[in-house]
Amino acid sequence: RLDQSPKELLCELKVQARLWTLDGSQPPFSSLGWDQLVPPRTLEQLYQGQDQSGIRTCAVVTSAGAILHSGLGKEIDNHDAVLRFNAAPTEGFEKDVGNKTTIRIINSQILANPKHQFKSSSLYKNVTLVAWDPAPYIVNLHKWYDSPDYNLFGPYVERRRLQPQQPFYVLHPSYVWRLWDVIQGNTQESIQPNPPSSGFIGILLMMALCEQVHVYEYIPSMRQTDLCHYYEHYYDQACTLGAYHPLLFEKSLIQRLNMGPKGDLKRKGRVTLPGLSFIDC
Ligand code: NCC
Repeated sequence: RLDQSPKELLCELKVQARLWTLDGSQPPFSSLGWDQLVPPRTLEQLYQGQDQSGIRTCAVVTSAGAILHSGLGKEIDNHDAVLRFNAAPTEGFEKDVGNKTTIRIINSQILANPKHQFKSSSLYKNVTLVAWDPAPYIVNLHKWYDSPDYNLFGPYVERRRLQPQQPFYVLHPSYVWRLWDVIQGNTQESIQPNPPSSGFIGILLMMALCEQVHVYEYIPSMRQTDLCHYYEHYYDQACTLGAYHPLLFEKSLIQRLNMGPKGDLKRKGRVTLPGLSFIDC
């Protein structure tokens, strides 16, 4: 699979990256009443629309420091839907990152670590939330429920009870590992079995929901910097190149799929990807 064409890779993703969120059908969640707890409509159903066509244009905005001084805010907000990550703010950074947020992907630290003030922060209100937590590669839902990496289950249940109208999903841990399998299957080296970054997960999630996806500053532009996030003064090149997550490998996979011009990458850090429902395999 190492020499797959972009088309073949997209067809592999179409199968492997089918959206999968907890739906309460499997134990232990089935006996905990999660079928009644999760939103009544799946994530796809939420965004499919009447004609089943999904969202037309989507932007994925990574949190990289390189997006500072990009002036991309207006362009980003022009998309029909915008995905952001974890605690990445828009306030004060509108010029560079825009201010529209449709979906926010949050790792389990956001739910579990009090410093993020998940319950009260406006970052997590009036948006669709998608949470995930890294289970071990051999997924055992009972073990995962008993000892997640960070405890997201309590805060999830509480939020669903208090804000039943807010679409809020938890990714199935097997979905995350299926994405990892695609990365490993298309990479020469053996990758450590750590899950892909929220960035990679978010890109694939949007490719499942949208007709076209623009990703910003995942593959660094000419503004590449060691500044980890655009919203805090912390410098570490591992944020861009990876330490725990197989970032370098994820990024080269996404770069292989880029359909946009080279100049977009350089000036905007922008990659253009097709929606997976529009790929004929
Ligand atoms: O930093 P983080 O990621 O929230 O960034 C979101 C996604 O943007 C892409 N990124 C970020 C910075 C950068 N310089 N280049 C990039 O390409 C990555 O794709 C990244 O996934 C995560 O993936 O969930 C992560 O979360 C943070 C942290 O938990 C949250 O920000 C909450 O505070 C992790 N950092 C730590 O645990 C210290 C990070 O490793 C991964």
